Amino acid sequence: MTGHSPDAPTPYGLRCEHLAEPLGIDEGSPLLSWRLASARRGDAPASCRVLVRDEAGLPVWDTGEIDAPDAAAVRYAGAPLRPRARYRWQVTVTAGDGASAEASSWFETGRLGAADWRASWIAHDPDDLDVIDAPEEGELALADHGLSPAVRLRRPFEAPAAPPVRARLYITARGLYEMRLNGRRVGDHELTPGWTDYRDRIDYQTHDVTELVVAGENVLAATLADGWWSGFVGFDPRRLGAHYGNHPQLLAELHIDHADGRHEVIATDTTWRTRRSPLRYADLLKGECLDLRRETPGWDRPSFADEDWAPARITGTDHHLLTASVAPPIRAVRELAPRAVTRVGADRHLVDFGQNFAGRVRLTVRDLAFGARVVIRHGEVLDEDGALYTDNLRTADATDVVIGGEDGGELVFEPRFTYHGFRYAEVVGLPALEAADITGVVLHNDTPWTGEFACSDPDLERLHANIGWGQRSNFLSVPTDCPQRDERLGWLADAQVFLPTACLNADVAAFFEGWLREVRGAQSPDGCFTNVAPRLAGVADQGAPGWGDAGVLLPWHLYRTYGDERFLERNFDAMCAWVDFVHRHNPDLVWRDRVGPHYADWLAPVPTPREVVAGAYFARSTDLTARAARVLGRDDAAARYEALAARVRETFTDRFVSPDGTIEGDTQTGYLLALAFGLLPDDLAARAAERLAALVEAAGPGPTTGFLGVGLLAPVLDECGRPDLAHALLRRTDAPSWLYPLRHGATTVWERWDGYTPERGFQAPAMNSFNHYALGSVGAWLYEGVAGLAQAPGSTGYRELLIRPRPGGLAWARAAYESVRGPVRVGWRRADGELRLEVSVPPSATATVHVPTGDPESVRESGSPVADAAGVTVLGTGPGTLRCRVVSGDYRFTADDPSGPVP
Ligand code: RAM
Repeated sequence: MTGHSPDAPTPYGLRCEHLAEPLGIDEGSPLLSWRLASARRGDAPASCRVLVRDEAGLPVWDTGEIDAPDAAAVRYAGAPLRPRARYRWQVTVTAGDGASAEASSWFETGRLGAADWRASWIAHDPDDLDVIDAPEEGELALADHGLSPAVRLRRPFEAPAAPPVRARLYITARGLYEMRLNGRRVGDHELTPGWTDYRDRIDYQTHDVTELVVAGENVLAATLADGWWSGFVGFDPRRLGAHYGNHPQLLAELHIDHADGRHEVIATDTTWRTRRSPLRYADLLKGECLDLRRETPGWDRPSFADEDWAPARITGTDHHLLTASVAPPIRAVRELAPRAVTRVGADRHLVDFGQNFAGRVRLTVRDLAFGARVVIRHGEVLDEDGALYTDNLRTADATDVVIGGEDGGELVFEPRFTYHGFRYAEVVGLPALEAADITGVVLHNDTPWTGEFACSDPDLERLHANIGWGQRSNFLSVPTDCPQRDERLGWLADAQVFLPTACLNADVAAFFEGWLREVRGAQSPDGCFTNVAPRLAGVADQGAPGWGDAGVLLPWHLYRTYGDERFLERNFDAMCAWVDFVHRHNPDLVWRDRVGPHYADWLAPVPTPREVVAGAYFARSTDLTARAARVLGRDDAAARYEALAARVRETFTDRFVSPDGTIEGDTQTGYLLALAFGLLPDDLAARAAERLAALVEAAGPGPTTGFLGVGLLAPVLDECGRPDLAHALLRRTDAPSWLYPLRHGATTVWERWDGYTPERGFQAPAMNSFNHYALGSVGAWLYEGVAGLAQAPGSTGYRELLIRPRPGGLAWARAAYESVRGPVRVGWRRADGELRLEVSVPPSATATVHVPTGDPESVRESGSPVADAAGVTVLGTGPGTLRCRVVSGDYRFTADDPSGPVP
C-alpha cells in the first residue's frame, strides 16, 4: 500500500529481510527497508519514521522521526517479536518542506527459534524399501545400488463447520517433500526444503493454508523423495548418493486458529500412515519414474481407505537444527512452448525449447496402455547427426519415465523431485506428439529481476540474455556451477566471480544470505573455507585461492550492493579466521601452503602462475577484511589487517613484479588481479596496465583468461583508460570470445571458451557444460561500462552513483536497475553528431555523471547550458568528458558526439 503525495518522495517496494511480505521469519530484529520514487528533480527525504503494529493494531515499535535523509532501512528494535505472529508496518517519509508520503506492508514471524516444536521426524519403514546403502569411503559406484521409491504419508483430521481464522503449516524434510491438503497442493515452492548441510541446519518453510481447510474431514498428504539428502549429487564415483542419510523423513506442524478461539496443532507422529508411492524412484540426477500401475487414486483426499497403509515410524524428535528459510523459494517461474517438435522415429520425437534452462517438462499423454512407457531424455545440445547429445551429462541419467496404469484416458506427467539442464527433450513411446502437449517448466529461486540492458548490437543483447539464463539455470537452492551433469555443486569461485553480475540482474540479497550460512558452516574450526558449500565428500575441503576467498569477497560485495552491514557482521569472524589461516601457514606471506587443489585461473587458455594468483587473493582478502573491520568499528582489527595487507602487497611486488612492471608469467590474469585488487604502487601499476593492454592486443585482441580473470577484463581495461579494448573484446566473434558461442547457437554461457568448435567438435565430455555462468561475469560491464550505470567506488547501497557510459562503436544503449534506494536508469543515443544521455537518480541518492563529448562547451541539460541547469554542478572536464554532479531526478543531457559518425 502506498500513500501518494505529489510533493514528497514516495516509498514503495517495502521489504522485510530483503523479502516482500515474508511468511515465517526467524530473525528477531528484522531489517525493514523501502525504496523511494519521485517525479521531481532534487526531491529528497529529510526524515523518515517507521511504525510497527501487532495483530491487535497496537504499536510495538515507533522509531519516531529519524533525521537521516539517506535512510533506506532500519533494523527492528522494538518489543520482542512473538512467534507465529503477523506484524504490519508503515514507513512515512517527509521532505524538507514538510510534505510526507507513506507506504505499508507486513511480515509474519515463524517459530523464532522457539523450543515449542512438538512434531517428530517420521518415515516409512526403511526395511520395506530397497534403500541405497550409505557407501563406505573407497567403495565404488552406486550406480547398481538402485534407487528406492518415493513414499507417501497421510493424516486425516476433523475441522469444525466455521472456517478457521488462520492456518499455517510449518514443514520440512530430510529429503524433498510435497504436501497436499485435501487434494490441493500446499504453496508453490519447489524442491523444498532445499539443500543445506543437513547435519548443521535444516530449513523449514511456512505456508498459509487457511483457505485449504474445509469443514468436516480433511487430510494432509505428503510425498517424500530423496533429493540432496539421500539421492545422488556430485561427481565422486565413490560417493554419488546418500550423502546425509538413507531414506527421507518428514517433519510438519499444522497450526489452526479456530473461530471459537481454540488453537489446534496437528504434528507428524505415529498417527500418520505411510505407503510406497507410484514414484519408483525420484532423483535429482537420475530423473523420476512414475509407475501408474501402482497409483491409488484419491489417496490425497478425505474418505480414502488407508487401512493397508503402515503407521509411520518415528526416526527422531530433535528440533535444534531447524531454521526458517531465508531465501526466496524455488518456483516454476515461467513456461516455454516448444520451438519445434520433430518426429525422428516411429514413436520418437525430438522437442526443441529454443532455450537451454533448468527445470522439467510437462507432458500430456492420452490413452497410454497399461504397462506402456513414455521415456523423456534431456540434453543441452544435438550432435552432428542432429541427435540428442548426452555424453557431457556424465553419470546423470536425466531421464524421466511414466508407465501407463489402469485408468487410460488423459494424464499430465510433470516430475516434481528432479530437475534437468536442457534445451532439447527426446520423447520415446508416443506415436504422435503435438507441440501443445509439451511445455518446458523453468525452475529457479524466485529472486526478483532488477536489471535491464539493451543496446544497438543484437549480439550483445543476446549475450546479456544468455548470461541471465545462466543465472536462472544455476540459482537452484545454492549457486551451482551447472544444472545438467552429475555435479551441480555450490562452487565458491564461480559464485564470487559472477556475483557482481548476479546482483545487477536480480535482487539476490536473501538468496546469498541463505547460502552464506552454508559457506560459513563449511569452514573448518581452524578457519579454512571450502571449495564447495554445502561441503560434499569427494570435493577437497581445503579452499583453493580464489575459491576459499569467496568467504570474504561475497559478504563485501553484498554489503556494498545492498548497504546491509549485517553481511559483514555475520561473516566477520569467518573472514578473519580465513585470513589468519592463510597467514598462519604462510608466514613469509607467499601463499604456497594450504592451497587446496589450487585450481588457479581455472580453464584459462594461458595459465597464470599459481603463486601469483594466490598472492593476489591473499592480499585482496586481507584488504577486504580490514575494510570490513573499519565499517564495523573494529579499529584494532582494522589496523592489524591493514598492516598485513600492506605487507602482503609488498611481498607480491617484491616476489612477482619486475621494475618494468612485468608480472611473473606475463599473463592477462596476472595483471588483471594485480590492478583490480590495487596491489601495485602507482608507477608499476601504470606499466602493468600498458603490458595488459599489449597482451590483450597481441591476443587478437582477445581474452586468454579463465574463471578468475574473466570478469575483470573489461572493467580493468576501462579503468586503465582503454574502454576501446574492452569493447573490442566484447565484440570479438572468434574463439575465445563471448560472442563465439552465439555463432554456434548458444542460449546460455558455456563452461569453456571452446565447448564446441567446427574443427574439433565437442570438448572432452568429462567436463563440458553448456550452462556455466563463470565466463558470463562480463555481464556487469554491460550495465556499468557500456550503459554506464554503476555505483561510485566507496559508496554503499547505491547512495552515490557513477554514470559513465562507454559508447564504443555502438549507436545506443540503455540500462535500468532497481536498487535498494529506488530506480536507476541510464540511456544514451548517438545520432547526427549529437549524443543524448538520459539519467534517472532516485531520491536519497546523488550521481557523478560523465557526459562523453569531444567538446565540453557543447553540453546542455534539458536544453539549457549545463552550468545553468537546476540540480547540476559541473565538476570539470576530462579527456572526452564533462563531469558533473547531480542530485536526484531525471536529466536529459545533449552534447557533441565524441566519436564521430556511428558505424
Ligand atoms: C568444475 C566446476 C566448477 C569449478 C571447479 C574447479 O568441476 O564445474 O565450475 O569451480 O571445477
